[in-house]
Amino acid sequence: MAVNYEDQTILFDFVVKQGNGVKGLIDSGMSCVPQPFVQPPSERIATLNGQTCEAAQPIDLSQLDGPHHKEVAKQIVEAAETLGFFQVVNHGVSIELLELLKTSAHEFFAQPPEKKATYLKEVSPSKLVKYGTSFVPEKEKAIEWKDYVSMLYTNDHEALQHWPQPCREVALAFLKSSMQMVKRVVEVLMEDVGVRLEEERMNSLMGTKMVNMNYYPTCPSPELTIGVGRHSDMGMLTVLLQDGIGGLYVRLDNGDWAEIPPLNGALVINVGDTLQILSNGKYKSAEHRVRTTNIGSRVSVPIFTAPNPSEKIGPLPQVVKRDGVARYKELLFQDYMNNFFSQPHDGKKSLDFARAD
Ligand SMILES: O=C(O)CCC(=O)C(=O)O
Repeated sequence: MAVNYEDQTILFDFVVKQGNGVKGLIDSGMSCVPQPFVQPPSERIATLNGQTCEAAQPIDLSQLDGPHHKEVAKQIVEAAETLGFFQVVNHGVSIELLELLKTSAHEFFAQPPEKKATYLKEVSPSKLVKYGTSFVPEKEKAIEWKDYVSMLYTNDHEALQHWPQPCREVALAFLKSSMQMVKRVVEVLMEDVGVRLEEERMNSLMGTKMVNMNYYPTCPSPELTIGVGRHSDMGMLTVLLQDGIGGLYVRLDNGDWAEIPPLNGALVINVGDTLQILSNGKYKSAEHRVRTTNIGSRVSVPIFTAPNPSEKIGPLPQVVKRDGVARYKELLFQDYMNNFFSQPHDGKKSLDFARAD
């Protein structure tokens, strides 16, 4: 199908509203980046930054429950306090499953556009599944170079019934085999602030679980576009599988960006805003972004964990007592989430909504 790249309304409808995605543009033969995808200079990732960071050294989670517990717990705590990002190996998710996830992400996006478009928000047969392009394309200065499918978890039965083929089984297996590890990491982080969460509270704080599959098509001019703009995640912890292409960057304290290098068999973990709020700022939600590339299409598979919408979040009393001040106010997670999804990505601005006056 011939797409009129000059007419921005036609282009937006083709990519976003009709669900052809950025992949549909590339498949239609587009060879230069159309204007709606051109980022303002301040957001572009002009040169490939060779800087890597501490997250290049993965943490061995199998050592957490042995004689090296203290050492490993310290590594996790230090990473969460500084970068907000770390990588883990021996995490309990099989390498075979990680490979299957990447394959099935490619399979999902390789389907004809009309098949994927059945999951567009406005028409999706299930409220659990949403397919689309970019974060809030209607409000963004420039559209992100990314197609995605989101799968919200309620229970196994509904996941297997409603999540799309060809990824439902593997996505569910990924979620189930990761959750124990995620809870263990949260426990370690809580231990360090002197908090032992009751099982019920832990389950409420991790009650929203969503698996996404992201697809970043190969881009003819990566220096003009971004895959995902600067943002932090809203929840507790995010677990991310990335393929070998690379392009995930985290912001350092001095404002520079460093790449989280792809490591075969490793999973990336990052701190979300909720954990920053609960810990009164001790743990840092990580500002991150994704660059595009012309060497191939990249896939990533994040699992987002967040509180139940009805959960109240705020700095934990034990931490406030220690710090002598509450840096965030108490609020309903539903309100935090509504605000988060109503704005385009803008670094860590999402946290302003929770800041104490
Ligand atoms: O693809 C990645 O590496 C990161 C994805 C991400 O930040 C997101 O989906 O929010």
